[in-house]
Formats: sequence, structure tokens, C-alpha cells
Amino acid sequence: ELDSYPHVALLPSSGMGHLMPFLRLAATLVQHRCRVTLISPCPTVSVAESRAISSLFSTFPQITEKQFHLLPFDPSSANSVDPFFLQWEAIRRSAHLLTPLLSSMSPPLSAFVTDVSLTSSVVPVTANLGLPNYIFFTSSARMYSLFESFPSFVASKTSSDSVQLDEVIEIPGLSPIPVSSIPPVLLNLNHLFTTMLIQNSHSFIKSNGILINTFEALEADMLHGINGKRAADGLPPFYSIGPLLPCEFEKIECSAPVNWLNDQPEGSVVYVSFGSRSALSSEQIKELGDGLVRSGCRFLWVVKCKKVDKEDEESLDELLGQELFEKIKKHGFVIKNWVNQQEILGHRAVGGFVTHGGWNSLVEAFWHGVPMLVWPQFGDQKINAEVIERSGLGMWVKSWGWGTQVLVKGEEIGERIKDLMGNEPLRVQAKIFREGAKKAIAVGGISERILKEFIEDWKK
Ligand code: BUP
Repeated sequence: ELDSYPHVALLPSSGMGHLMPFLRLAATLVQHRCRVTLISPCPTVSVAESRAISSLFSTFPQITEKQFHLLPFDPSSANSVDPFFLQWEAIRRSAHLLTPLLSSMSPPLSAFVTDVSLTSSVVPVTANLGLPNYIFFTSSARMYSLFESFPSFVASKTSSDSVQLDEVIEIPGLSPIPVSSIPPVLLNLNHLFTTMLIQNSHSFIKSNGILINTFEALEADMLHGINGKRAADGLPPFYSIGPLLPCEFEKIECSAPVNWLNDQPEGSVVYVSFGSRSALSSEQIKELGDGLVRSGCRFLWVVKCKKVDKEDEESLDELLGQELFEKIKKHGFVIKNWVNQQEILGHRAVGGFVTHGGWNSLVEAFWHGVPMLVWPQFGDQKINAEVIERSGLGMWVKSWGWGTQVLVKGEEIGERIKDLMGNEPLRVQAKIFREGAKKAIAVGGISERILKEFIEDWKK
């Protein structure tokens, strides 16, 4: 029977925000009777990534691993110092090595899915092999609309123009995006991220389809807008397959936060996390701690002060100062380790989420019906915050700017957390939307039908 299953290879790029949805997609495809090979670029950047990958393989022994050994390159030749972007570049520069790797796979591949950040270098390789290839876009449909339109926005500028903050980017068929909301690195047209984005966007046309972890109830206007009017001719179909569900492999050994939650009243705890690679400054961490104490709410807080987990060595009392640390321990639970976010967001004690606005975190909170206060730090996070605000599931404070630009004081943070936790309409809305998410992936639901549709195509 296994022989009749389509064989699909998945190639993620770096960062948990990119890897996690790929691993969930792998698990979902196994459940939909596909034979799956995960191509894992190595070495990985963070410990969290290597742990998640090995956990996937031990949970799903039927998934095949193919290690993709990256060629070393001189980071000073790329215009960025971000280790995650440099890893994208390393994968891109090693893309030609995929030809022997993919063509030797047995049984032969029916399809190939790669991360959007790798499009321009990987899609031509797979197209040359005659492999149907799909791009997995790991952010919101609204962010996708920016990807499609950004190259023409840039082309409309003369070479001497720089991008101005008061401009807007016109999106065909959709509301324009203010430049103040786009990833700040896009203001620098020479930055590695910007040059990659433009090249990737130009290469969409060579792909067979674009998969995205979103769904009707969350981004109906976007999905209809994008599918109705594309930024260029010949762009491939756009498939919304979300929400991709959390899965067994995400379980971790540390149960301390959940044990603490078990003792808290229903809906009383605010969960605070800024994702896997947003490091707050030590001043901002102290203000946030002060704000949490001032809010008077119970809280579960994951603290992070370095972009890459391996370098995050400072202890909590060093980071917070002994006095604040003692106060914080009286009101809440604070931790520096990786937690099982799914389990936390799904816990009955959690009634609100202070988040940086990483797309996976937002979709997860949506799935569990948890209202959000979004505090964008970088990248796509303001655009994602707009999606959440429009859906009525959460709020964001525009005057807080990007995380690194403004030091927000504890007093104000405390007030906003009180607003979040006391906001009944938000809670009602969150529960209603949760039903929409469930419907999308239930048997016969729209996301489930779309997924089945292209798996059927792979069998041909
Ligand atoms: Br931190 C943390 N446990 O302790 P995002 C994160 N996660 O399960 P990011 C945990 O990592 P990008 C932790 O549930 C989500 O699936 C979380 O992805 C999980 O943000 C993922 O939310 C994080 O998209 O990535 O990490 O900032 O910048 O690419 O959006």
C-alpha cells in the first residue's frame, strides 16, 4: 500500500518560525498518506531547531531524514549579521548540491516543498529535475501580498530614491500597506533580506503553487483579494491549508510551567513570550517585569535576551536584578527555557497572550481562542498585528513602535495588560473564531479539501 503513496520532500530554512510549520506540515502529510522525506540543512543555527528535528524523527520513524551538508561561506560577503539570515544564504549557496540528493531518492519524488526564503535558488534546481515544486510561505496572507507587490514598488523608484516612512505600498485588490509597517530591513534596498525577498518574489512564477498556514475565518478578505487579482501574470495558485496543528513531537520533558498553571484559576494567567529569536534589551526586560507586577495579573513569562538560544546564558536574577526577581516570583512563573507553547496556550488557566506577533504564535493563539496583545519587534510582525487587530482577536499599541526603537515603561505595559485581561468582547470573539479554525481543518472543511486536492495532483 505504501508504494501507492506520493513521495514528497520538504526543505525548510532556519529559525523556529520557519521550521515549526514545516515539521507540522510533514506530520500532516504523513497523516494524509504521503511518504515524506525531510531534508535537514546542517549544522542548524539553534539548539531548539536540532531538538525539534530529532523529536520529529523519533515520533515519526516513517519519515526519512536526508541531511543536507551546507558549504561553508564567508559571512562578510553577505550584507547581514543575523545568523538566521546568513543560514538562509548558506542554504541558497549550496542549492546546486540538491540535484544529486533529490535525483537519487527512492522511490522517486512526486513533489518538493521549500521555504519561501529559498525560492530563487532552489526552485530552478527542482524545476530542472522536472519536479513539481511548491513554496511554503510561513507568514500571513497579508505579508504574502507585500511579497508579491514589493518588487514593483521598488521598480517604481529611481535608483537615487530611498524608501520614505510616510509612503504606502499599493497592493492590487487589497488595502495598501503603510511603509511604517513593513519589515524595517526593507528600507535598506541593499540589505541581504531585501535582495533575497526581491529575487524570491520574481521566482514565484516558476513554482507550481504556494502553500500558506492561514485560513478563511482569519484572513478571508486577503485570500479572496490575492486569488482575485495577482500582482503579476502567471503567478501560481495560492493554497491556504491552515491552521497546521500542534503535534506529539512538540512535547518536551520540562513540565514545571504546566504544573504551575494547574494550580491557577481559569482564564487568570497572561502568557508572555516573544518567540524564538526576538531578544529584548535588558532595560526593556526590566520594564516588562515591572509592568507585569503592576498589572496585578498572574503571569507565565518566557524571558529571552539573545537572538540565538546557545548564547542566552545570563541567569534570571542577573537579568532582572534580585529585587525585581523576588517580586516577580510572588506573582508569576518566569522561565528561560524552551516551553511547550501549545500546551500553555491550550491550558484552561491561560486567558491572554502578550506576543511579538510571529505568525505561528498568532495562529496557535487563534486555534486555542486566546486574546492577544501584540507587541511587534521586527520583520513581518506589524503586518501580522494588523491582521489580528482587524479580526477582533487582539490589539496592538502603535506608539510602541518596533521593539528596539522605543523603551516602553512598566506603568504603560501594566495598563495594557489589564486592558487585555479584562476585555470581555475580545474573549467572546476569540472563542467564536476558534470554531472557524476547527471548521477549516475538519473533514470536508476548506483547508482540508485544499490539502487533499494537491495531494491528489501528486499521485498523477
Ligand atoms: Br520561544 C518558544 N516554545 O519556548 P513564531 C517558541 N515556541 O513552542 P519566531 C515554543 O516556536 P519568526 C517556546 O509555539 C511557535 O510555533 C511557538 O514561531 C514555538 O516566532 C514557534 O511565533 C515560534 O513564528 O519566528 O520564533 O519569532 O521570526 O520566523 O516568526
